[in-house]
Amino acid sequence: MDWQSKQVLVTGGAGFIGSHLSAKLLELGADVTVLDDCSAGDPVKVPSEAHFIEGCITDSTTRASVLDEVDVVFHLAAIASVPLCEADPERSDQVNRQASLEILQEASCPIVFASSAAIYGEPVSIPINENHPIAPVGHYGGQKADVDNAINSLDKDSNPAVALRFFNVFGQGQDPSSQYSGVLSIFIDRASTNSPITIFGDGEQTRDFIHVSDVIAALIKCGESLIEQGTSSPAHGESFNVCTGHPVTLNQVVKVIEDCLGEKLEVGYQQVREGDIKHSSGDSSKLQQKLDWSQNIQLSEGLSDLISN
Ligand code: UD2
Repeated sequence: MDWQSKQVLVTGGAGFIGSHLSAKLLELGADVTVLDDCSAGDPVKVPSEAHFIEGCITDSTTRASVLDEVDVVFHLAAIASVPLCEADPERSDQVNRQASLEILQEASCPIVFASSAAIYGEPVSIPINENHPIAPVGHYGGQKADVDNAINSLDKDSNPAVALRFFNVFGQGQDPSSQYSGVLSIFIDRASTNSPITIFGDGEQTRDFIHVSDVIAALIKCGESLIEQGTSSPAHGESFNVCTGHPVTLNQVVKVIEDCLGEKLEVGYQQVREGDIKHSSGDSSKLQQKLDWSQNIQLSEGLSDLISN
C-alpha cells in the first residue's frame, strides 16, 4: 500500500513502541501526527518530521481535533505500567478503558488498538492462542480486555478496528529506569554498566520476547488491511497475538547476553515478584495466516543489537 498522502494519528507516539511506529510511518511517506501527554513518553523520542501535540486522550476536545480528517489511528496511548494502574485504578480506567472506548466511537477511520497479553491472566494452556480464556488479574489487563472485547463485538457496519495483543516487546529505546521496565532493557542496562542483575524467582519463568520492529510490522500490516478493505478486511473485529511462539527462560536470556558480551554476568536471585506469572508463550499463527505476518528478528539478534548500540 502507498502511505504517501495518508494522514495518520499515533496516540502514545512519544512512547517506546509509538515512537518506533511513527518513525517507520514517516519513512513510508505518511503524514504523521503524534498525540501524547508525556506522562511516560518522552517528547525527544518523537521524530522531528511528525506533528506533535502534547495532550491527553481523556480530553474530548483534544480527541475531536486530532481525529478530524485522519485515514487511520494507531491507538497506543495508555498507562502501561501495571503498578501505576494498581495505584490509581480510577485514572488508569479513564485512560486505558474509557478514552479508548470513546476513540472507537468517535473515529470515522480505521483503528488499530494496542491490546496486551495481560488480558489472558495466568495461562491455563500454552501456547496461548486467541481462543484462550480472557481472565486478567489486575486493573491494567482488565482495562485492555474491555477495549479488546469491544473490538471483537463490532459488526460489519461499524468502523473498521483491530486489537493486537502484544507479548513482551523489547528493543532500542525502552526505558530501563524502573524495576517494572521490560526485563531485557533492565538486564542490558545492568550489563553495560557492569552492575549485578537481579532475577525474581529461580529464573526458570518463561516469556515470549518479541522485537519492536516485528511489532511495528504487525501494526502496519493491520493498518494497511483496514484502510484498503475496510470492514471486509480479515483484521476487522478481530484480535491477534503478536509474539514469537518461542518462550525462553530468564536463565537462558542471561546466557544469550553473556555469549554476546563474551563475559559472565553477576546474577542474584530474589523472591518471586507478587502477581508474577510463571509461563507466558503465545501462538501467532492467526496473524501469520490472516495477515501474512512473520517474525523476523530472533532474540539473540535483537539482544546483540541492543548491546552494541
Ligand atoms: C509484562 C508487561 C506488563 C503486563 C504483564 C502481563 C512489560 C514490561 N510488562 O510483564 O505490562 O502486560 O506482562 O502478564 O512488558 N524480572 C526479573 N528481574 C528484573 C525485572 C524483571 O527477574 O530486574 C522478571 C519478572 O519478575 C518477570 C520477568 O522478568 O518474571 C518479566 O518481567 P517484565 O516486567 O519484563 O514483564 P512481565 O511479563 O512480568
